[in-house]
Amino acid sequence: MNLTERLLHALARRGATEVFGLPGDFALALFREIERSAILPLYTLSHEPAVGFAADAAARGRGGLGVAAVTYGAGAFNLVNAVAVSYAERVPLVLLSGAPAAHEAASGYRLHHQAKTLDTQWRVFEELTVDRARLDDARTAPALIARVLDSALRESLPVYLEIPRDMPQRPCDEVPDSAAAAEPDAQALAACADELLQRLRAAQRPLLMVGVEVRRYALEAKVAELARRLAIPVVTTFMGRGLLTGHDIALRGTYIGLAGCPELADEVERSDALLLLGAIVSDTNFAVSSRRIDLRLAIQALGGQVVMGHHVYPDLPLARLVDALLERVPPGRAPPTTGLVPPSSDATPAPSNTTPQTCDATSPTAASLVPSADDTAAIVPSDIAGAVNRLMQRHGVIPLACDVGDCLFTAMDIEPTALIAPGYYATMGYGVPAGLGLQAATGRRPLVLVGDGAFQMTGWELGNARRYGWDPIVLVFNNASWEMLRAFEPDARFNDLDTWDYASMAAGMGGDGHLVRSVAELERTLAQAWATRGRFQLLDIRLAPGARSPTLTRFVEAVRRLSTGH
Ligand code: TPW
Ligand code: MG
Repeated sequence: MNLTERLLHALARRGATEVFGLPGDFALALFREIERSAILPLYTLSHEPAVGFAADAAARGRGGLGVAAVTYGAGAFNLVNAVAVSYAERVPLVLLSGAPAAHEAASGYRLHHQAKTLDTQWRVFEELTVDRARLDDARTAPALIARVLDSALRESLPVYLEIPRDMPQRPCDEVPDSAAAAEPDAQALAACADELLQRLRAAQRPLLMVGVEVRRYALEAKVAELARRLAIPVVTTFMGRGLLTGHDIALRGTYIGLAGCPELADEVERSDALLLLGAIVSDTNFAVSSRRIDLRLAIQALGGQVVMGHHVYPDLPLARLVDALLERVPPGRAPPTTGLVPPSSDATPAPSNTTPQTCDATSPTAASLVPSADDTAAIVPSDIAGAVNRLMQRHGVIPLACDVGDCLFTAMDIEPTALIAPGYYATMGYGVPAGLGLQAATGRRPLVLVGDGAFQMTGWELGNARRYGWDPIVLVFNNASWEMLRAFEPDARFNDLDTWDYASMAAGMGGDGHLVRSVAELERTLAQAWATRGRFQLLDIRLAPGARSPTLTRFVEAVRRLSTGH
């Protein structure tokens, strides 16, 4: 077998199920071998950012590695932002880039696609990946491939493989299987788990907040079990929305500080033992709060380390921590009525409110399960949430791919379901390619939520859906505006967009477009889109001018209040 075949088998054994790509001359041999060997299907898209977003979403949606293959320079530099979102949000994305062969590099000419030096690309991605290798020697390639791919999975971060264009067909030995992960120090693990439980027991208001690493490391079932045994309230981060759904656990909701439900925010911010499992502590997740969370009282497990108070336990993978906690809290030892406090304990009484009750961002009308009485009314974002909720009530949960803008805040009013979105790094243009990546990797038909501004960036990628048999349902929040920015800059004209006729563009890209102007049309068209399989369905939803979701409204008010100090 050759180097490409060995590489593809190694990727497949680590959970990759497809390659997304866009070729160029430095990557032609690589693409030729990917196609010829047919070890993994190859899906080409129209622009590299979408290649990266699709691969990122594929990894998020199914677990395991996501794979993006591009050419040197012009191709790879176009992926910088996509690799950045993977890094920021801890996604194991593998970037395969073609490159000049050694003899070309030695020719003395400047090579096309060369920006500064031939190593500039490597150095750019050094900043955005956790491990890298240049596969310029077939003898060393197997060990390098194994090391780099295993780094991606272990750290749940992107990696970079550079493949000179004379290498893809070179005969190559098999790539070794993943080495068993180094065992963490057993004493450190035990000390950490004991201290952690001790802190929860001593607390009056312990609370568990779950974040994206729980999904990245496939720990949802175990964390759900841990939550049941600990019998403490559970919330998700903004980014972790959708976690633990389908695991028979009563979630209190999603913490978004002042932008969300006030009671829930209060509970999180007053917790005297906030256990953050795999939660990225970012400004979007945490800073918009009236009373900043006191991280000194929190227990943070992220990125392979656990921090509580002044104690730092390095090199403790989340999976091992969860196992150690489960070993120490057997089922039935912590009944919900007494919390964590054993009957004989003289510790402070357990929190009384351990019977979880959902407290979400949802305003009373927002996610309504009955359609609005006024059918002809102009559409506001919460009508979209309501319509999606009713669709899911009829047909079961549907995975969501979501862009940045008010569509993401509106998603907080949609019943929790698998949600893929760049909730922290917040890059626009993610939603449509992510929907394609999600359907490619999981076979499930997604709903894509996207603003008109974001659609203008990557909406064209829908033109690739027909040939691969993907049929996402795309809800374009068409407000002729960069509305989220307008919320902060109300008087500027630069946030105006023209009203594009997205509905009529769909046919040219191989899908069905629907113009949606009233609540009644929304209800009817969504049902019709759901019933039509085999072609993507685009709903061009004309929003009432200036309409915003309740969460965005609260978010903007909160930011304004915090920045002006009252
Ligand atoms: C790649 C900055 C954040 S939100 C926003 C911009 C320009 C407006 C989004 O408009 P859209 O949605 O999609 O119509 P809505 O609901 O606000 O009307 N460039 C990139 N990413 C980001 N986040 C920005 C700019 C931004
Ligand atoms: Mg808009």
